[in-house]
Amino acid sequence: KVPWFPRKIRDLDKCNLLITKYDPDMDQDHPGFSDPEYRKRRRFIAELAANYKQGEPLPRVEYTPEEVATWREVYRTLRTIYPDVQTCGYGEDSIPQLRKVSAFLKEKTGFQLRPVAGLLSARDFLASLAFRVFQCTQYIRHASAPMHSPEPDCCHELLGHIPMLADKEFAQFSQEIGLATLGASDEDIERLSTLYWFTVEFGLCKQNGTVKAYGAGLLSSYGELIYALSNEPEYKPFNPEETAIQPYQDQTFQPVYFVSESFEDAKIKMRRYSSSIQRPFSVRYDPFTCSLEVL
Ligand code: H2B
Ligand code: FE
Repeated sequence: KVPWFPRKIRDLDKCNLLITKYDPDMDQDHPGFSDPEYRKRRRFIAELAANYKQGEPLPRVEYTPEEVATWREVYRTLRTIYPDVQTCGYGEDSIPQLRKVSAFLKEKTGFQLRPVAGLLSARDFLASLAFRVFQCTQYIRHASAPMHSPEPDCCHELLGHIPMLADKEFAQFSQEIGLATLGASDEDIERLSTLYWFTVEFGLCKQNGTVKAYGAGLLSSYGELIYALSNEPEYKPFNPEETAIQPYQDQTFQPVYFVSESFEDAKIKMRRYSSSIQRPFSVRYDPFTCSLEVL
């Protein structure tokens, strides 16, 4: 039996299964766990996402001075290690509003944002990529730990994911992973999310002979970016069959990273891998109707 999957962009309203183990109400190690004010604020912003329906204008959040100060610290620290990266219209004085960022992305690559209340199940998260929709958190990490968040927050999304999604090649790569997950078995979802992890989140690739980071988990983490590009971790060549079954760490730095010869090479290998997955149908995305043709 084929698991349910979204066929049109509106169906993404049903792709909302949250994984709560790292949220501040559940995770005792979350820096906001013992801060009731923070938890209340986090819940308020999550509620905006929970009530969102596809096509509505993205909710606007009036961030507090404390939240902006956290953003400023993260933004400034990261800018010291990559001063000339694509800035997507950001500045240190305000947390970018999703509405504005979504309009920016849409012009660049056709990607759009929808607000999400927290960490989503891999199946629901990846399915949205098939529609060039990125499910984006809108709350910010706790002020006591500006350099780390156990769950995705707007610093990770805005500084890690958005600049990459503004790149045409990368946007296509992301959508193709999404398309491969639709109606896939739980085992295939597990392998594809591991591949997502070692590419979109923690990928490295060579550019003019130098190893560079392109994964969002690295671009949004000062500590891990420096570590990943040092000679401490192990590097393995990116090879989807092997990468897909590599166990990964979501609480500490990765002991191993996968390096592709170029981003183009990663894309070709990933495409070959995806087409080897057996499904009793094939899917094609129709950008005019924002829906899938299932053949
Ligand atoms: N949910 C949210 N909100 N943001 C993510 O970056 C994310 C997610 N990543 N769910 C997914 C899971 C990723 O770790 C893979 C696909 O499991
Ligand atoms: Fe992420």
